[in-house]
Amino acid sequence: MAEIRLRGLRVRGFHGVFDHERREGQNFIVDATLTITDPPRDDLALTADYGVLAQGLAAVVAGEPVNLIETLAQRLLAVCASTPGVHHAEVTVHKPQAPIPLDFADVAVTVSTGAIATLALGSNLGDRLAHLQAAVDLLAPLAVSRVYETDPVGGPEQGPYLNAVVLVRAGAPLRLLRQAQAVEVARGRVRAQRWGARTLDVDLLDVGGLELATPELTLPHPRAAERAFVLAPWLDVAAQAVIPGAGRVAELLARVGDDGVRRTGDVLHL
Ligand code: A4P
Ligand code: MG
Repeated sequence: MAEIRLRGLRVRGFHGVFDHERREGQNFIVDATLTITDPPRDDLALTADYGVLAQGLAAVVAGEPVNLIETLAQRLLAVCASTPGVHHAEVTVHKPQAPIPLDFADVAVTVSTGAIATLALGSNLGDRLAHLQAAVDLLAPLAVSRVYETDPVGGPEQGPYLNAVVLVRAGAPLRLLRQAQAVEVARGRVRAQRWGARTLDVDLLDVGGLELATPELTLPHPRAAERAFVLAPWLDVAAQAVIPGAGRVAELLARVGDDGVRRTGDVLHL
């Protein structure tokens, strides 16, 4: 494990509940701490790039105004969570010019994730979009991809899928697997045939960069690197994501191609 700390990133933003805050803006100061799992391989492409991270955080602070620094902190946390190799992240937002009519040094909010996991959602039976939305409601993810309609891969003759990818705070991997399976059961999943049609499939793609093979759980997901229906939505939530042992998601997708994978206009609501 290693920690990357970015301290005192100062950016002008227009967050707050008062008109003058929305009009004139003020400085917000961001501290971020990322715990990365990968032992450094001296390869910038495979680790958290703090330059890219800082730009991503600054764009959120300078972007769409929100009322509360708690909300801003959550949005910044999602940027940290989608940085490659990140196992755990913590963000503090300082608002030293907050509208408090007293002499004070600082007001700040800190939010943090557990370990970060990437999950794949798939559905090709019943109201597919409703199944995916229910998974999002139950899993309360940090970030969610767009929805893709995809031709079925493998298995018997079956209808097209809707697929999406989400980032969640992970506990222990096996606990997360149980949680994923409970969400499938909640949407009436019946296991009749391997790779057969299903109301909802929730697979663990990556849990904090762990590599693990047990009879119940293999990480990263052994077929993720070959499947465009996983790789395309994965890129939405983590543009620089890396599959441990397989490489960058963007490069893997370029290799397998995106035939049979179409981005829809549907969105899942956090
Ligand atoms: N398991 C091991 N590792 C994992 C992991 N990382 N995540 C075990 C989730 N489960 C994992 O899964 C079978 C067993 O895998 C579980 O008991 C678990 O302990 P399952 O969900 O019961 O059965 P399944 O989904 O039919 O099998 P599998 O192997 O997960 O299928 P895939 O690989 O997920 O394929 N085409 C399109 N276009 N879109 C799809 O979403 N999905 C599949 C299913 C096939 N074709 C598809 C899609
Ligand atoms: Mg599955």
